[in-house]
Amino acid sequence: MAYVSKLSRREFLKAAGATGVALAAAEALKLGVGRRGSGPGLMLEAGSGDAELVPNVCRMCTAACSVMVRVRDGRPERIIGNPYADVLNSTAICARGNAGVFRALSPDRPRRPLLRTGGARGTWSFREADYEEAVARAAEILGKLYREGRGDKLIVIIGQIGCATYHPHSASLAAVLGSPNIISMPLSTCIMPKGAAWGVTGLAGKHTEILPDYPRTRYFLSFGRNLGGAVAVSYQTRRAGENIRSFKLVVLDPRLSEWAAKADEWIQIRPGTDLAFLLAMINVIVSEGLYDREYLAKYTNAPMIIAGDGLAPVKTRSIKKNIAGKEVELVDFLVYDLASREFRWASEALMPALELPPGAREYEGKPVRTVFEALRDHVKQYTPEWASRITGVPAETIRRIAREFATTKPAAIETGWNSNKYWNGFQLYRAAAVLAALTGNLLRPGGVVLSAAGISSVLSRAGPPMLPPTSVVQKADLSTEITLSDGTKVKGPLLPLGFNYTEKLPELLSRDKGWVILVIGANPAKTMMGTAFKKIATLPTVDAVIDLGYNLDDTVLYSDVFIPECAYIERSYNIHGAWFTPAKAVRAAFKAADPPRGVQCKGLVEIIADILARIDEELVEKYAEHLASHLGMPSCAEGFIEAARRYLQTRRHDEFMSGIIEAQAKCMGLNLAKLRREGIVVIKPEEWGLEMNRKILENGWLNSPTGKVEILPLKILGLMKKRGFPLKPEWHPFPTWVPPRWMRGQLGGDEFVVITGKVPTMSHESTYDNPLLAAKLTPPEHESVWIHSSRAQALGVRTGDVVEVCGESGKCFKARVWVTDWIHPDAAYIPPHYGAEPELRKRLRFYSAEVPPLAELAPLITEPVAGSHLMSDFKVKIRKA
Ligand SMILES: Nc1nc2c(c(=O)[nH]1)N[C@H]1C(S)=C(S)[C@@H](COP(=O)(O)OP(=O)(O)OC[C@H]3O[C@@H](n4cnc5c(=O)[nH]c(N)nc54)[C@H](O)[C@@H]3O)O[C@H]1N2
Ligand SMILES: Nc1nc2c(c(=O)[nH]1)N[C@H]1C(S)=C(S)[C@@H](COP(=O)(O)OP(=O)(O)OC[C@H]3O[C@@H](n4cnc5c(=O)[nH]c(N)nc54)[C@H](O)[C@@H]3O)O[C@H]1N2
Ligand code: SF4
Ligand SMILES: [Mo]
Repeated sequence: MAYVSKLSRREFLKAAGATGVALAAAEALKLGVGRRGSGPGLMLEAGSGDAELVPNVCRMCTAACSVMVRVRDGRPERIIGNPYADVLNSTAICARGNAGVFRALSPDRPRRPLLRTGGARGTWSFREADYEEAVARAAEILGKLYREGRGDKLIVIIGQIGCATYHPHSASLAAVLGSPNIISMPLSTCIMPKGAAWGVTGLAGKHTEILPDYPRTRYFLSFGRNLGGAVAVSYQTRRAGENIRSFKLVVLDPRLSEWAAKADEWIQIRPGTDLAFLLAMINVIVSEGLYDREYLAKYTNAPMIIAGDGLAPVKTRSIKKNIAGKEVELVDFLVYDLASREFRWASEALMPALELPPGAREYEGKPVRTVFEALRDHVKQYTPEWASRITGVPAETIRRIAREFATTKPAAIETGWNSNKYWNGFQLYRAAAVLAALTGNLLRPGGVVLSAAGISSVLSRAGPPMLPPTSVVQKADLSTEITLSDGTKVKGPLLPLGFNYTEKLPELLSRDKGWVILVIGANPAKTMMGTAFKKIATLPTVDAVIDLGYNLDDTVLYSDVFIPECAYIERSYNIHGAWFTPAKAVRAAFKAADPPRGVQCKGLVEIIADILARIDEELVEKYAEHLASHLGMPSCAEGFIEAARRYLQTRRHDEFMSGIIEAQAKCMGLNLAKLRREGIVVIKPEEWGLEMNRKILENGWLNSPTGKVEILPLKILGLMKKRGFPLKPEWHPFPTWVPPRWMRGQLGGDEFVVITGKVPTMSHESTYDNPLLAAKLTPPEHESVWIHSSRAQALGVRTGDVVEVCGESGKCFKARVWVTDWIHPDAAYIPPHYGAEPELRKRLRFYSAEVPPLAELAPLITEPVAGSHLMSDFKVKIRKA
């Protein structure tokens, strides 16, 4: 039994029952809550008596679903989906969202800040401290840096809470203290190759910005995504689930995931080889003429004339275009116009040719071709037979899926999540983008569309971020030696994107003294690969580690000062856009309950204000001003400053954030009473988003140099030049085969490729202490290493046996195996690690299973294009223990 409780059954039921969560399932059935169609009226009745529903935003994972907290007599009873948020999750929430009340009422919740009393970081030598004392200690450390003008010695690490929720708030703090060094865990491990690939194609590429249009698609090719396990109810899982019978679902996954189990067709692909599958699809679609000729000619740079022997455009000029009220300079390029039968500027041609007629294959005496012709030649090598040898999928299956994908309209392709964890992630997502464009499914209903967040990102021509290397971390990243698949070496990744941690971090921080690490809503001790965090946190050159977190995670163990935030249902959150939807909406969260008696905490902005006020009260006003800018309303900074001043007078928890919400509502002319009641205000419906997608496509407003979908991204050509990088498969402007890193050597008889993937009831490392999630909902396969029966036989192990799993570093961990045919024989699936170190376990009453920690098994490997870190794509040895 992997779940551990140190409470008796009676104590457990008392603790669980106190939250009302234990009754939640029965209650939900009785009331129809959580089912589609249960309207607000029903839910308001359901509470009966004097229950109140307070709108909030779920912070159990990054999906940030809209919720209502049901409060009776000041006590949070349960959490339900927000029926007003029909553009997002509506009344649906997942198991973790349901168990959110227990986050606040867990008996294992740290009740007060912790201060180190001596003993090295990594050991438990803490005492509980009063909130004010801990704030004073943090202010002393940060104030010293600030006064000495050494802000560049501060490394701010933000996690999925720190980034998805608190990026503006954390970035404003870093700015006030003069630190350019922000490391984002989600950007380092979860988003970057995707952002780079879709970004250079002309779109936006964060998970929140680009969506398969589930409600309207008829065919969905999903790879490296598990909507049933890596749940994001908000739009994604809900919309895909509701419509699952209206599209054919094909899932590529080495493992039978919850999503693959729901598919019409599950294709058990060899890990890290999806790129070969997609390249062969492009080959079939191009060679069989199944592409959308008109789409390519009108909306992409496929007709662009380039040199006959290279990729450089033959002739370009600069033109001006009005995009979203701003004059923007775009690149106009040469095409062959079939209407006038001459070479003309793309902006003037009526019928740009994809293929040049025999008489037009020279320009000014030199051989030329179109981008489309170059792509056609480039993908000739990628036949289904070739891909079959790499992927293990029969050539006929690949050919059939390619034909189905191209001829079923509309069809959507996965925009990409898990493959960010592989060496070839960038090329894979580029191949997906090119497939969507080739078949005319990009920015069209039922295909791949921009969300409202993506629309605004594209129209403001933001990203993919190419920051000047101002941060010491980023400069170090650019000096990392990267060995490419052909054996050559380059310095740093192609795109200097920033916000990544780097292989050089331990070296950088050990070079000189006086570093301070500030962690906000992250657990880098468990999520930074290659144990990079443990290495830096234990350096003698690091003066202090401050953790503004929530629960007792491993990072706390490596800190000197730990200040817990209040739980999300105990705090408000400023007005912000709704992310994962084509509809335009704004939301806010409101404090629903006070923290339980004896718990000392505040919300992050109040903790920050209290720390800054002890350094210099003026810094709090500066902070408010920065925050107004980061939240996109610099002209309303005065309201933010006023909120800061009011807070400094009362110092009451939630006062600063409440003041910010008031200032925002005033600035935006929003009805605050309605927002307080309903939690969301829909400004434009989903149809608006789809119409904007059409306009962006048809008017050439994409965020690319040409304003079009770029089959040949000019940004890559520019970057190669700027960085002095030669043409390499890793960043070839056309989708190009790059083997996953694990394929560089043979797979030994005891070797497996690590794949990972979320389990439905756990969020990374931050839910392991939730007894309801851990005990009631976790079946053994969620806490065991999966291996194929043929491999298990060779190793002489059966389900439930203990094995030793050893990483490339030679470090070994014990684990139970789950023997199954639902996993590719080359792969070992390791669920995300959600246990805690022994030191912490002693202090927890609940915790869930131990599985081998990825951070300790995985080497710290920098991916070559965007500089993120590989959480898969490395090998382990497994043997019977
Ligand atoms: N081993 C392993 N590593 C991974 C992953 C994995 O699945 N397994 N996933 C990868 C991915 S996709 C991502 S996005 C990153 C995420 O990387 P992280 O963000 O570092 O991971 P989390 O485990 O979500 O850590 C969040 C921490 O925030 C704290 N927290 C929770 N709620 C609050 C709150 O309300 N306020 C504050 N201030 N803090 C809070 C908790 O203490 C928790 O430990 O990890 C990556 N690394
Ligand atoms: N329950 C739960 N839900 C979550 C989270 C959580 O922690 N827990 N975290 C949220 C966050 S931050 C993120 S980033 C998303 C992640 O969302 P996803 O990326 O969808 O989640 P994963 O489970 O990491 O991976 C999806 C699937 O990819 C498969 N896979 C692994 N290797 C390969 C491969 O080489 N090829 C193919 N085709 N498939 C492969 C895995 O087996 C898995 O089933 O989930 C979000 N939702
Ligand atoms: S998917 Fe679940 S845990 Fe994540 S925000 Fe939504 S309800 Fe919360
Ligand atoms: Mo993530």
